[in-house]
Amino acid sequence: MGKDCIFCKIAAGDIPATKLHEDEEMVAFRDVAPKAPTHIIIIPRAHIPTINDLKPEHAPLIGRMLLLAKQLAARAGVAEKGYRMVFNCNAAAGQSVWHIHLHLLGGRDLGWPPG
Ligand code: DGP
Repeated sequence: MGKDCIFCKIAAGDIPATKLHEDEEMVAFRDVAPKAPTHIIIIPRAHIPTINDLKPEHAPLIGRMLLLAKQLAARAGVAEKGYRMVFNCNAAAGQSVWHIHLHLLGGRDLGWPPG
């Protein structure tokens, strides 16, 4: 567990979150400050600070995170209209929690390019 990592604490159940999925490898929960009607965060239980820290052995994990996001998009009812998956990497991209996380956003028209 990352020392003082808020997402490790959510995964462990030490701080509350509205969880939508939990398994031995990943947890999905609602973003506390949603940027769209559907805004779900998917995290691995493993503490990996940024996408820059990914190693080849993480490829199956990242694949399963994307597949979980796809399932959650369908469950949220945004799959047909459209949704976005985002990994922010480091401060210039807007990363503010140093534990990799996949944003799933939908339920409104999303501008492109992002700000
Ligand atoms: P990023 O800016 O890409 O690092 O995204 C971090 C997201 O995590 C941001 O949209 C807000 C969300 N977040 C931060 N702290 C908490 C928390 O304690 N609970 C929940 N549910 N979401 C959080």
